[in-house]
Amino acid sequence: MDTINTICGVCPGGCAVEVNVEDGELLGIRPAKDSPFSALCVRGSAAKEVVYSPDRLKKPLIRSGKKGDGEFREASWDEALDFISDKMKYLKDKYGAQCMVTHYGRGGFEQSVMEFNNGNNAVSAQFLWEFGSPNNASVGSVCYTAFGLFAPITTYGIPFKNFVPDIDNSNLIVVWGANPATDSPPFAFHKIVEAKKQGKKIIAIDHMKSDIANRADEWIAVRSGTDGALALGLINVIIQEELYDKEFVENWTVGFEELKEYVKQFTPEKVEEISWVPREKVIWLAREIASANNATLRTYTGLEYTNSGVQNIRAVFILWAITGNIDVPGGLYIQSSDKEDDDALLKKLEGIETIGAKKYPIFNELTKSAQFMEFPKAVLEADPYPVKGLIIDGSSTLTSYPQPEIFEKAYKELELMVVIDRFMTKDALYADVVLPATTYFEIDSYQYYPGYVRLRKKVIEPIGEAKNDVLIFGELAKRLGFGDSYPQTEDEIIKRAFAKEKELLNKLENSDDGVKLDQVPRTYKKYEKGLLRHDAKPGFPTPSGKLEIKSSLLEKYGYEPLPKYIDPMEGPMKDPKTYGNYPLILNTGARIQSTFRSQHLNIPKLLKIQEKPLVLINPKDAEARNIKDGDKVIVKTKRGEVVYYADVSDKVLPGAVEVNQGGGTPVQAKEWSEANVNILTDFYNRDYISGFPVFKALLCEVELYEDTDK
Ligand SMILES: Nc1nc2c(c(=O)[nH]1)N[C@H]1C(S)=C(S)[C@@H](COP(=O)(O)OP(=O)(O)OC[C@H]3O[C@@H](n4cnc5c(=O)[nH]c(N)nc54)[C@H](O)[C@@H]3O)O[C@H]1N2
Ligand SMILES: Nc1nc2c(c(=O)[nH]1)N[C@H]1C(S)=C(S)[C@@H](COP(=O)(O)OP(=O)(O)OC[C@H]3O[C@@H](n4cnc5c(=O)[nH]c(N)nc54)[C@H](O)[C@@H]3O)O[C@H]1N2
Ligand code: SF4
Ligand SMILES: [Mo]
Repeated sequence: MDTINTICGVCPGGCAVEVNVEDGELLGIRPAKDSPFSALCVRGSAAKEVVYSPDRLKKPLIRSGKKGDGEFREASWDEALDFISDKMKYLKDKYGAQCMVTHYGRGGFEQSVMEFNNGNNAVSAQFLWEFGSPNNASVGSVCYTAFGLFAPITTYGIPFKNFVPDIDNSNLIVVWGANPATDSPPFAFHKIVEAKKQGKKIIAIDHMKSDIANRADEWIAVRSGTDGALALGLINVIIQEELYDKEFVENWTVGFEELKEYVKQFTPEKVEEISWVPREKVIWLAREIASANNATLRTYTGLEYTNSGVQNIRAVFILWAITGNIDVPGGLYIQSSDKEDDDALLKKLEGIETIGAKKYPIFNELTKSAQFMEFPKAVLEADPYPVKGLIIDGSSTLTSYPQPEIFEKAYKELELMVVIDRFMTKDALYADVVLPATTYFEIDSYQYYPGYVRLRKKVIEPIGEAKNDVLIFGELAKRLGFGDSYPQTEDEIIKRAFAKEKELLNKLENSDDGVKLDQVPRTYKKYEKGLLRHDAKPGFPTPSGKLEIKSSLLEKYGYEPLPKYIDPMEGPMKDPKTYGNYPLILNTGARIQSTFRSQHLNIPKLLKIQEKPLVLINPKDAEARNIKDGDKVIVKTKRGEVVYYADVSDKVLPGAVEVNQGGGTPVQAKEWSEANVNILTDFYNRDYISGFPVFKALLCEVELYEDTDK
């Protein structure tokens, strides 16, 4: 029996694992010995079931019935690819190339797919640009870019991926709107657990008692969507008590005086009223962060989904800055500030309006892509022009975007829709062509980690006729006349990825486990030394050269430049009428271990961990509704009703519920396939800067299902 070092890849985490293979069959999987990137979560341990699932798509399919009905016939790769490329040429002639859109999602995060040719562009984006359309979209329309790009770039001039929470050297780790146990990969989680063992303090700010809140020294339970008010309240205490870093504020920021005026209204009493965090906790937390020497921050998606999500995250980032916790040991370390180079392909497309660019100009400027939330309008109203074709690579949009019926309506209008996936998703039911994709165990590729890189060898042959995502785009590019810029074999994918690093590739080819990259020694307070700006002047890489509390980029586009807070529009304070009928705060989508968004809800070993889609409800609220643990219930909002099962739990506060996301696609177990949480959320209620839907601060009611059959 062979043992092969590889990565798991059941999610995009890239954890290092070892697998047993016999006669070309994947037998077992365990954490890799001696690898610093080794981990194995419950999903990883079910890898074999995922790879060999009887539900895997095995051949290309061409639709033979009505859209949405699920009737398809098998086709050869040549027929399917010719079908797509012929239609794309026809659409380009008739409407112009901009009528085509691509969308990649969480299934498109394999590094050779996401960072095609080792650049920064996903393969589906570059493919579309070469075709002549700027309308590449991704799950960045509803995930990551608010805290990863818009908030940090409008404040620091630097994307958040260039910041490292210096957990190892920190005295206080604040986890705010994130749950590191479900990170992909979960490396920060291991560091935080280690820090805790060494007696470091952990504070979790979360609307529910998540895994990290449970482990933390202190759980700050906040009403979801109100973190902006809490952050501004903390800033107010810190300014009143003069706990801020005066030297930093004076020399390196703009807008402090205006902020000082603005935050005066966020008294501890007011913050308690808004956020449900007791006033004495607000004061305590402000003092803890300001005096930690130093405090670091772990945040992720938890703060993104409310009406002033970007501004709320800015408020948190500003709090970290004025307390002297930026680019210092134990704080938020700035690893680098290099900006991505302008893309020549994109330059050629200047002048064609990208979908969503008018409504969300910051989104467009900083992501160089279309805001997919505006896709239905583009299709249904030909705004800004006719939009006729869509290729979805590794995404399940009808379970991830709000009010799927609006997207379904648009999908029915398309002249060409293609889905590339491993399974028959709900999206695929509307496709003209469905193409089967491989798992990571079936392809050769590479994996970068912080300070480390490795090659991966295929462990088994592709299941059925499944193909590598990059090679699928390569085949299409060939048919459309620009195949030269695409690799046509896996060997070529790797050669191109390391084209500028031949020596490194040589080393990698001779190493089973990978190669350590040279570490740049740390330099702190780089803004003092001219190490953050291209012109080598001291300061931050923003238009003013300062850390912008008052953002000139936001101002340029006519937005509010200060991190002003907006209370959730569909919430108890702003919308008392709806609150009267729907008196529970609706949160959706906190991660559970056994699934990855809509994935794995058909994998028996993982389903066993949680068989049914749950709504977490506090015992007080459950009792008032005569609901017992395990009961079948209906979760209702102004927009719709969905059946869930009650998990009566004090993990959530009285007055708030947390509802699982991911259900709603046909291959899933029955109860999950019928529980699409996004029937409950609101397509129109968004963060005005990012365009993200308010997934986590809405209103609902929960009722016992009438013929409860538990
Ligand atoms: N209400 C609510 N909605 C949410 C969220 C929430 O918290 N609440 N979360 C949001 C977030 S953060 C995100 S990222 C989105 C989820 O965004 P999606 O991109 O829709 O994520 P998944 O549901 O994981 O779908 C990934 C798809 O890719 C397929 N896949 C996996 N690996 C591969 C591969 O290698 N190649 C190909 N071609 N396909 C592959 C899987 O089978 C699956 O169908 O949902 C968002 N929607
Ligand atoms: N097992 C598993 N792992 C996953 C995924 C999965 O589906 N399953 N999804 C992947 C994806 S797509 C992403 S983007 C990442 C996201 O990674 P995270 O953002 O860390 O996602 P969560 O684990 O849901 O943690 C978010 C936390 O924010 C809390 N929260 C929600 N609303 C609010 C709020 O208004 N204020 C505050 N303070 N907290 C709030 C939630 O309760 C939750 O504990 O995880 C990835 N990892
Ligand atoms: S986190 Fe993702 S890559 Fe790591 S073991 Fe779990 S499923 Fe596999
Ligand atoms: Mo995400």
